[in-house]
Amino acid sequence: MALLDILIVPDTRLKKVCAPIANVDGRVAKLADDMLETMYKAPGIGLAAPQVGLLERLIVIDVADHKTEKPNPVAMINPEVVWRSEEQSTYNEGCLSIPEVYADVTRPAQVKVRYVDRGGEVREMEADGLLATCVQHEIDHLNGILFIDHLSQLKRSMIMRKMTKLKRQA
Ligand code: GNR
Ligand code: NI
Repeated sequence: MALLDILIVPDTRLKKVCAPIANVDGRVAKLADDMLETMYKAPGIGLAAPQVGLLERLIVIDVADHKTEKPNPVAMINPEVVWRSEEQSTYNEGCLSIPEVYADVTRPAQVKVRYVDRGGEVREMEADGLLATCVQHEIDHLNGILFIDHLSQLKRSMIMRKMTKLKRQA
């Protein structure tokens, strides 16, 4: 197990469309484990490979409330949304690559996601609530889309100015 460095905006790697994973092998399993460890440490409820500098279609998620529920780590390879509800829901989102910034984002309230698991099996998951929000946020990362891309141009540029300053100071 190893902790990975999380990229902070602005970083061109966070704006790239990631490539599908062709072989679900030991390398991918190890990467998923390292990403989960990195996500729990942060702490966060999801993490996408481009956030650790790898432009590959792999995400990890655990939205379980650590105080009241047992951990529920999920790794999804080449995930795709195959169905989205008409119903929308708004959630105050944050992102480990945009620290200390939170904003309301409206997305489909329910989605069905098809993905390959770490055993190489094709699976489907129906998500609602926080899980639906999180899985859409993570799949966006694989397409170079950040939650601030769902905001107005004005809000996005204010946030990016703040982040550029913050990064310069660090
Ligand atoms: O930890 C995270 N919390 C969160 C809260 C609301 C909506 C989405 C998220 S995902 C975020 C971790 C992250 O940046 N994943 O890419
Ligand atoms: Ni994020």
